[in-house]
Amino acid sequence: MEREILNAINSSLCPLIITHINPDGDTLGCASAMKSFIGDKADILIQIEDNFNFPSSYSFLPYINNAKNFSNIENKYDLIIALDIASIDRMIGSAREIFDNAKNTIAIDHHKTNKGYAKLNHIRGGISSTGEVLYDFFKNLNIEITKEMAVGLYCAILTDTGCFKYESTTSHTFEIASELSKAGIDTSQIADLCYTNKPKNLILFQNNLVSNAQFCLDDKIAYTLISQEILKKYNAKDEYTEGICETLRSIKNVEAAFVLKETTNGVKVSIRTKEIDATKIAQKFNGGGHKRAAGCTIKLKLNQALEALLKETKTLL
Ligand SMILES: [Mn+2]
Repeated sequence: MEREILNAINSSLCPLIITHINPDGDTLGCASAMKSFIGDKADILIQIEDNFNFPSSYSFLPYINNAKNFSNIENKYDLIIALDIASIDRMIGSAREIFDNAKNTIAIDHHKTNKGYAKLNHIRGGISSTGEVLYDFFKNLNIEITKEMAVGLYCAILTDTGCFKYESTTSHTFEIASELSKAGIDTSQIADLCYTNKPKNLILFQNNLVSNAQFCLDDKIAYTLISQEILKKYNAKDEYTEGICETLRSIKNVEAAFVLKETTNGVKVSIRTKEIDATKIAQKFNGGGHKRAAGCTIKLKLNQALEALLKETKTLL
């Protein structure tokens, strides 16, 4: 399949690389590396939803500043390359249309849930990042990984492994990091660019939520509530809540952490756990996810949702 994908890229006149909606470092890093490999004929499309700020910290990635968006994208592409996109639902609006109309389509991804929606699929579920899948793809095809490509690949792997902390990080992931570092990139500078460029309001908002956290059952459960009021106070974008639940879980003795956000469609709950299975809690409310990180939406008022959630969690502790 890797060879077929390379042939499709080589024979395309006008390929379009698509990142997933509300992009992260993995999808953007991969898009940057792929564009760097293909060259002039390729474009990148970045999909941004209304209440989402493009993470400007990633603008250091080669070609990302000149990427297309929904306002200036044309329907002229003969090949679509979807990177890090778990399902077709992660493409919206004109992206979906362009994908459906394209003569040929490719998906390169690492999500276990990816069922292979493209004509040519290269999916390796469970690998740390699409960055790792893409690195191996280039290597297996004897494609030289330039310093420019290495920047995107390193950013992708660094961010999707939580700086090499998550369980999916293997010895092979470290080998790749080592190879990319040998390509001449400044790994320390890339980490700084990814992690020390946050909006002021994001940090103030997160600090507020952490300092208002509540604890119960001898600190086994930690939670914080996000009302519409506080979202407005900090003019908080959707991505501002990322990482708060992990912070609460990182506290000694905490076994389960929750962030409950009031939305117009009910209460959006993030769940992070240490030993207990987070999906067991999420599934009670028709949600899902991974063993230590899951989520669900509860169609109740904020305080009622909290009560229901605590009741379910206490049976597991
Ligand atoms: Mn990813």
